[in-house]
Amino acid sequence: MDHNKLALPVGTTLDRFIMRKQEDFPYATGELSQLLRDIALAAKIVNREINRSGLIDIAGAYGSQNIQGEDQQKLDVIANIRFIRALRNGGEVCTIISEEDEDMIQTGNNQGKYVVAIDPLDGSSNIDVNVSIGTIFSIYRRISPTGTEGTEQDCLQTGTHQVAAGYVIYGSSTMLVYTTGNGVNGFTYENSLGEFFLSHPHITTPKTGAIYSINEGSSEYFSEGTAAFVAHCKQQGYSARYIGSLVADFHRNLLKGGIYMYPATKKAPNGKLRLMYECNALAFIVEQAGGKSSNGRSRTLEQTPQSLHERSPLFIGSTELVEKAEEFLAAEYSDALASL
Ligand code: AHM
Ligand code: MG
Repeated sequence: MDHNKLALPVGTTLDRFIMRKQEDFPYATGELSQLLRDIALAAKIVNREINRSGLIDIAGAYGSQNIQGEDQQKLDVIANIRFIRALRNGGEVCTIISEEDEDMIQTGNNQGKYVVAIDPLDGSSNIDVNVSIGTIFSIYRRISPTGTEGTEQDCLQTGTHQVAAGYVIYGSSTMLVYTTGNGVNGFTYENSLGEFFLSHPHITTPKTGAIYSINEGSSEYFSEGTAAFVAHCKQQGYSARYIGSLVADFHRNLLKGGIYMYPATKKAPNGKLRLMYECNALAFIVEQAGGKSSNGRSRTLEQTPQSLHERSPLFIGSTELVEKAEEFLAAEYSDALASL
């Protein structure tokens, strides 16, 4: 009897996958692997909190905070606490920047070799209404010597210096997708086993696609180039898909082909999204999957960051679509130059 038919193998867990990848690097010390596992652990906990979030208003039904008499916290605050705690306890990270905290967070692990930039729970407008949300993270090797606190210089490295980046999508299923610069792999969470399993090996994104994702409610404030590109998408008969959760919009387009845009507008001259913990991580992933990311003019990953929470316009997805968007925007940049 074929035992495999009786009980199919459950597949490769994230932990085992990370371990195997580490073996590909002869001098790897395992610290980055441990760090990725810490993030995955926090993601599991956050996933649990999100799944129970509907119970938050039912007196006494949700968690220990009520018992301790503390106020219920919003999920993005809870996620921030969970990820910071996991990174602090893990010991590999000296400094964190988080969307939820104005200043750099020193973990106290001065021997830690890594710096993490994180948006613990992105998609604020969707958090309380059962729509997909996500976590986004970037990992850098510190520049300053170990044994001291991490510095702003450690945190403000260009995106090309990322050693790993990833996201977690809490959606119809929960997935963790990450890259260490050698392709992109996706893992789906199996609730009953409490493990992420490799479900999407070697993700590649289609060269082109027929989905465009932008908040057209802001079209009043679009530049001419952005408006013309959106009109072009319509002329081509593309479908508009916009969830309003960056991770979810990005993930769909990554798998199906398409372009996500958060442009500079007359109201928000640098767009809305944050370079250090939203744009760069997804730019690294999309490039590793064969796609492209731009601020409309140049490569996202080559932007020199000036401050921890700075914003950047974002055009990300299938290479042909991002290049087309850049073509439409090029005209307005040369007009702007000519008028100087
Ligand atoms: P947040 O970090 O406050 O959640 O904002 C980021 C989110 C993205 O997930 C999403 O793509 C975008 O904001 C939506 O913004 P808008 O409502 O302006 O379209
Ligand atoms: Mg965010």
